[in-house]
Amino acid sequence: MSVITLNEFIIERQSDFPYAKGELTRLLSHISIAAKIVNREVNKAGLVDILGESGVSNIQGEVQKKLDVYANDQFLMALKSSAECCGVASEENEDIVAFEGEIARNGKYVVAMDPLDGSSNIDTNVSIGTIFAIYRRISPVGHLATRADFLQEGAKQVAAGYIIYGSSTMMVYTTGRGVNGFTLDPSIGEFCLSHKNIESPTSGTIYSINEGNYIKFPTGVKNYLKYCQEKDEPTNRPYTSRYIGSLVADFHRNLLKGGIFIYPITEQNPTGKLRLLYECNPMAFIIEQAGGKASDGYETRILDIHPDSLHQRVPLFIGSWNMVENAERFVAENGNT
Ligand code: P6P
Repeated sequence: MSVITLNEFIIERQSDFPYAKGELTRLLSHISIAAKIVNREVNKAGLVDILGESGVSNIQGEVQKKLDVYANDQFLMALKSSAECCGVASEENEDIVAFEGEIARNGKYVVAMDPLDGSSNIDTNVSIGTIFAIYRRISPVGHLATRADFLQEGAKQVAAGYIIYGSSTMMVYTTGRGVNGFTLDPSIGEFCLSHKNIESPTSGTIYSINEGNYIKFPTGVKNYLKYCQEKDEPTNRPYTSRYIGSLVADFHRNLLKGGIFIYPITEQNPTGKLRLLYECNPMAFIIEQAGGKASDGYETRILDIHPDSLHQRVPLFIGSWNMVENAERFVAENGNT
């Protein structure tokens, strides 16, 4: 079987991208280069002094792991050198990073990203990931990127994707024409097409939620969990509970096998934990392109939410269409109580 590399695929599919040819190619190929560099460090993280904490905290007040600072630097450098990106909003940076220099100022795209999501799992060898969302800038070309460039609804994304650093390293992305997955072949250093036109099962039997927060879940979420756990053979219940605690890993499994991931409001996170710009929106774009659904649980489509701030958090119900719709019904029956 002939191997199709990521770059070959992007070039073949350039016509899918409604803007000038080559722009997306350069953006995605620079992202993939940074992903290979980060992958190399993730894979040997236990061997070099890159584990552990950097001693610095990020905007979220979360202690930054050395590897996520390293990953952030790699993706920022790659995006700036792409000459297509004029700025980045990152989980690791409090404000946007507007690239200086004439070439970067002429970039037509901005990228919101979580350079290394799930980084609390780094030291225990659990799969982690990079998540990115690409928008056309709305500020004038030739000037510095502005915050408004990033506070666009998720429906305005022109591309979104993630890299999962797991038993293998994969890059999964969409430009609005379906979802495709590429597995890194270390022997040739290329991402190769391995999951063409991913379609997520409309129903599934896996639910993914941190049940440690159960006591504080809204009643509707508690009732939905009881529904998942009841025995009912015709609907293949009880479902299976799977929770890795790394969004990219939990999402990727559900994308391929079917399932629902829920991070609802909790006492500790009264507006949800996951960030709209660089976690929920890109995953929502991908799941919708694969035939699934993503809402805040209260029937608000994630991609329709207008962001108010860079690190805004929202509740997330995402996965197989029928499962998300069903969970929304349980929540609707009980309002926000
Ligand atoms: P909890 C990782 O820290 C993360 O941002 C996501 O990758 C993951 O889905 C979630 O938080 C896990 O949160 O509260 O269940 O540990």
